[in-house]
Amino acid sequence: MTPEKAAKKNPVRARKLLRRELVEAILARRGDALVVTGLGTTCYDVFSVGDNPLNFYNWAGMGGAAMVALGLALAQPKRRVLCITGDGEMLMGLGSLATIACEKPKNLSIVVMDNEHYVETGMQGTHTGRGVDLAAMAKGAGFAIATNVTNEVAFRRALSLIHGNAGPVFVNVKVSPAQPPMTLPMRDGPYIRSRFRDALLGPEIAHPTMVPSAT
Ligand SMILES: Cc1ncc(C[n+]2csc(CCOP(=O)(O)OP(=O)(O)O)c2C)c(N)n1
Ligand SMILES: [Mg+2]
Repeated sequence: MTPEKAAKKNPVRARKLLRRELVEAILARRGDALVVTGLGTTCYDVFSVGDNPLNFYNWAGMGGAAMVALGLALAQPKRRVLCITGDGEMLMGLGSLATIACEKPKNLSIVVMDNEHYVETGMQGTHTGRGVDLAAMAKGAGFAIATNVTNEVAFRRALSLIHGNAGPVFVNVKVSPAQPPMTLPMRDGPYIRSRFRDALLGPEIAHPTMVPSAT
């Protein structure tokens, strides 16, 4: 069936998914989850629709988002950890899929906004536009759940997996390559880290030397 015929038959399914709307829907249900972003557009997506001290924005660091999220998931097993990243960022850190699959954190979900491009550096095509299937790679590594999402119905279904507790979960969402407005979070890495640690651990643990002792 041609895309035009598909659109006529079911306009909801045929519409190209818009990443910012999806990220907004994911964050609306986050509760007290810890959120780790990839660099570039996912960083801007998360900041623009859901800034929160429990967001850890990866500025320019490429390939490490899933591993940062794994570390948090292991350190904070009672908290849900969401990693929201891009296809280019995920492709750079593929080894992390193997490590995550071995560690099996139930509380970790990785969501890839797969636009098949490196937006920030000039829209070069990535491997996912040439047939590389990140969800199949995660499945092959041993993720409990790994799936591709290409329409809104499937995305709605995937939301409960993303927020469930049967991880590790890997959801690769095929999204429009259109670039949403660049809404940049604070650029100061130590500030982002301290804000995150304060919100997660409280000042007594995050800054023990700065809290006056009781004695
Ligand atoms: C190690 C490294 N290589 C290259 C870059 C340059 N760079 C910044 S953003 C980006 C593209 C990221 O692509 P993707 O994760 O798919 O994000 P999106 O398409 O959602 O913006 C690249 C290549 C970088 N920051 N670090
Ligand atoms: Mg991309």
